[in-house]
Amino acid sequence: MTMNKPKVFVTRRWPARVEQQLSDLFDATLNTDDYPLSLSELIDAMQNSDAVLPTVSDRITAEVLTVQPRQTQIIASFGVGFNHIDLDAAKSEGLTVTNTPDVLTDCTADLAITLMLSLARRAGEGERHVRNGSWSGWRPTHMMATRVTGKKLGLVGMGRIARAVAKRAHQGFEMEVSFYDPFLPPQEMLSNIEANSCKSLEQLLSSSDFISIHCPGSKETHHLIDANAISHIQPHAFLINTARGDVIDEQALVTALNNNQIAGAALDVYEFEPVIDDELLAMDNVVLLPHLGSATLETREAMGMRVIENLKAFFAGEQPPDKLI
Ligand code: 8YV
Repeated sequence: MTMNKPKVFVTRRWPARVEQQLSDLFDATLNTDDYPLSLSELIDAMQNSDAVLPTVSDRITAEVLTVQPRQTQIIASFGVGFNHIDLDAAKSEGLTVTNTPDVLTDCTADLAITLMLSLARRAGEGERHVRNGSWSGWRPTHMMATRVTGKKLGLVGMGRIARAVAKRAHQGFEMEVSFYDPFLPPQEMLSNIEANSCKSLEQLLSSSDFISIHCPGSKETHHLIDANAISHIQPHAFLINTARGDVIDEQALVTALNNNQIAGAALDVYEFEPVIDDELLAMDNVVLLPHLGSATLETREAMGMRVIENLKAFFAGEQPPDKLI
């Protein structure tokens, strides 16, 4: 029987319940040691499996996708972002590529709010203060921070995750929400959200107290937030990124923080992930998380199950629900 099951190659450890289902449904190769695969291992997977199931930490480049001979017909990625896959190369190879939208929207939005609150209220700094034994007791002027409620939040991009952040910020913290997105979502998706559309990125940046990035990572958004963009941000404003690291020119951000051009930054993603700039590591007005946007058991299981749905449809000769190409 096993011989007839499609061969699927999983590049990293997935939640146990999903790995179990993958093994039940397919002839699955799992990475039980959870180590990052080398280029030659990825190429080998393309040559010997019907499906490759990568994550953001795998570079699915043209070199990997164009290998000959190739057995793989579908790249079923675990994650909503797909900037780690060369979609042009995949398309010209006639490959199908899928992702896992929707199921991670709420948890990623929750994490953006976590970062905003941690940054504004100096939560990371305060925790370090307690843990290293520096806290001498309550006093009226100790670690005064910045109020969040009622402030202006600017969203770069207005896709699913940004809209979920907008709801939380407006309904939970009475924030005045604005956004900039050159590809406006259909009006019905905005109808239940209180948010103003800005005509330009500069307008958004110069009028917000908190700026949260929610555009996809792509050639078009690479270094969207560069030194010039940062120069429009107000000195008291904070920058939050749960999207993709290279949307921000990290060196320009470090310079701006060093020069007090902005008040602080909270990052879940990095330009050269997992390498983090040494200067950022030393700054107290910076909150740093290790790409945790979707990292809840519920969401990671749902992402895995979504990959399984895409694979089941593909191998049944149907259109996978999350087909990108
Ligand atoms: C994932 C993410 O953890 O889905 C995305 O795009 O950034 C995260 O939710 C990661 O991408 C898994 O591949």
